[in-house]
Amino acid sequence: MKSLFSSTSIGLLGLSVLIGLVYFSTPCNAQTLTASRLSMIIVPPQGTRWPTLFAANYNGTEAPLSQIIFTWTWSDDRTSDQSCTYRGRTAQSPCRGRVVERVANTAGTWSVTLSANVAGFPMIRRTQTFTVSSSLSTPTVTRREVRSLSSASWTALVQALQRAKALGIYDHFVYLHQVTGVTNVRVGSNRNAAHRGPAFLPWHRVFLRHMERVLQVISGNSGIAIPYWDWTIDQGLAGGPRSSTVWTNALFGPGGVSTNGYAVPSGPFCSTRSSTCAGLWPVVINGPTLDRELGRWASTLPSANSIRSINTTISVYDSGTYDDRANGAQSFRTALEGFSGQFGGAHNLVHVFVGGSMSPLSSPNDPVFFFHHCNIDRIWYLWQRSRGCYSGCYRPLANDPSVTQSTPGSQFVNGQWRIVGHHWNDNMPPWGVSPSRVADSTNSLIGYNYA
Ligand SMILES: [Cu+2]
Repeated sequence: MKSLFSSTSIGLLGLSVLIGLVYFSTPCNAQTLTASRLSMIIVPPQGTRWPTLFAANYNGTEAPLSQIIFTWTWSDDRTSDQSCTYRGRTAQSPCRGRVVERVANTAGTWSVTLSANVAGFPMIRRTQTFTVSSSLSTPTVTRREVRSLSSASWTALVQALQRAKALGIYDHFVYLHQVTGVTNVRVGSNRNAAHRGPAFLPWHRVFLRHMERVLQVISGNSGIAIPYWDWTIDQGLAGGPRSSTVWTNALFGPGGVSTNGYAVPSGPFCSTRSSTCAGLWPVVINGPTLDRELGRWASTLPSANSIRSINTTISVYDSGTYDDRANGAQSFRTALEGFSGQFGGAHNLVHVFVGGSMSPLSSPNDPVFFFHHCNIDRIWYLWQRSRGCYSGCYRPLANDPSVTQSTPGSQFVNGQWRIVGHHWNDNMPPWGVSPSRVADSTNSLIGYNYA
């Protein structure tokens, strides 16, 4: 398999990291950019075939920032025209390049050069190396229930999320989720590359871990872990789930009210601009505000009993139609995703309870998405662990006879019927990661566990 990166030039380019900043002579009519205001963010992958994330920002206020072109040049390849998408009018609106991702199929040390040009003149150029490893190079972190975090840990997490938002990286994740939600949808089935099908659980496992790595890298704190929100606790509260402490400014912040379009009025993810809100959380896709309609469309959350019964009564990972019509008694995946109607709605019910920005495919707009999906991932993790159900339990396997011509949305590929993107060894778009790489939570490449 051909790597995206050539290995021939590594030695030479590896030296260039020592050179650091390179300035070019600038024509007298061009604006000089300030090197210290250019940020170059590289989030190395979890392992081979995991994406490496690249982002560039310019935080200056000089004109004409609208003309900045960011160009990434990899060891063997040139990707250009990562234009400035925000005019740098204020320090709060940096000039951002598009976030780009690359997949390296083999382990090695790679280098990349970022150029920031104004009106065609090279202004700043910076080269950096990064390593693609075949084994996990970061410490394994422990994910905890959000209410058990120390205030210092919660604050560090919020600051990392706000930084990811300011750098444009957070919104890249919203975009990834939205795009994947309309990928591989075929006649006869509502299944897409990330939902209503077997890959629902491994896809979101990769999505969360990818974000967790981003938060670790941009904060310089490899101990940051995404906390989980165990909503069964809230369902058991005497005052009902809306009375939970998660909906206070100390944690997620409150829901909105109808007179303000349900915009979140305060807290760390407040996006309105009012006397009570810093406007830290602008929403780009389906914005402009972060909205929550707590309890409006569903007044309950999944109960501890319903989740216990999913965990104890279902022994099959997935089967049947392998989509949103699969029988929940024969599909742990669809029971947990919440389409079977047999177990109280599970994952879906939580999205409906929160409402607002958590409803459409752009639902990662609300950081609550990550805390919610962390709990979904934990339930899968516990199910796997209690049954010893790692590599052997996933369905469909690579050549699974249960996928046939009559399986909704199946395709005949290389001599067999397949639901593309959902088999054990399939790459899950938009990455090169397969369920087999993450369904085994005993695998050291996972990088986290649960307390
Ligand atoms: Cu999703």
